[in-house]
Amino acid sequence: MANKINIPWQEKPADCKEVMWRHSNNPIIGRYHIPTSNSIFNSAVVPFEDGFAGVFRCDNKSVQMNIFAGFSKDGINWEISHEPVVMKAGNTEMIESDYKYDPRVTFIEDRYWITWCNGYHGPTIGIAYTFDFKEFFQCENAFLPFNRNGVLFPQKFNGRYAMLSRPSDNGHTPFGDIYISFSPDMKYWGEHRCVMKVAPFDQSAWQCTKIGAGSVPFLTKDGWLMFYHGVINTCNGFRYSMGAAILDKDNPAKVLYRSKPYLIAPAAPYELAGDVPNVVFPCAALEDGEKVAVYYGAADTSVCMAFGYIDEIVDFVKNNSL
Ligand code: BMA
Repeated sequence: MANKINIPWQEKPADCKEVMWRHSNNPIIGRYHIPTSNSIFNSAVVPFEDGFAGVFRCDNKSVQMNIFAGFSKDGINWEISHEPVVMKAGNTEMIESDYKYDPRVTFIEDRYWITWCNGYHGPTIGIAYTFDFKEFFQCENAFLPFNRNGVLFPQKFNGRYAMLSRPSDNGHTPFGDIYISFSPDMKYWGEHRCVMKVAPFDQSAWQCTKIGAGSVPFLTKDGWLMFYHGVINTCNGFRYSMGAAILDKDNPAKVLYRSKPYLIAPAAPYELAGDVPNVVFPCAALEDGEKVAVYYGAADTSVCMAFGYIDEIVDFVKNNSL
């Protein structure tokens, strides 16, 4: 974007030896932030007007999963609607949805596109657009069930939209690789290609069970930087950590580098304990060309932030690539 934006930011603590660090007031959004919520997590934010807007996953106290719009002046203090997003018909009348969760938001050309995990005979990728985060227009589901973690690129490639996703099953999927698909019109998707598979257990175990796209990729000097989640199945269940990959600028199906060590793994109390312990789940990144602020869900309970310098992260991924 042409205008340099003021992203939320905290400097690296003097004693921090890692490439990324957490917000000192994490979680920035607690589980009971709106009256009906049981938990608020795995949510996405973008620059909007003179501040920020977002789409938040708020599960209610019946533990129904839905998405809610929110606004913020500083990216940290959020006003989240008490009512879920209501969809109008976009490029289809078929806007059936049993549930909505894990939204991502991508600005492309003239509007904000929302992708999420949409309940249609099981999870698949729902798509909608908005101009103002007040009116939302739902489009055709991108894929057949079952699929999760649909993340759009912010630009077209040869006139086609591009989306990462992770084909899955109807449950707590014990497998998962990242694919890319293309569409001329946000309705029909094809040219499905495999981008990234799980890592071998003996090389990078934190990402050996399943991986899924996280934040909307953004361009760096070396290509598209994308934060993703990787999962290991431990004797105590799944453990979700965050890594980063760099994809080719012109051919986003091509992985150039991919972090062998994780960037952030569950370690803080709010990541270790919650409705689902041991989850760090990135869904958005704000960047200004120099710095990046990542938004991630912690323990399926709250929204947290982590920070880093883009060049340092890119160098870390290049120098510690799988
Ligand atoms: C996935 C999704 C995410 C969740 C994760 C960890 O299958 O349900 O929303 O954060 O599991 O429980």
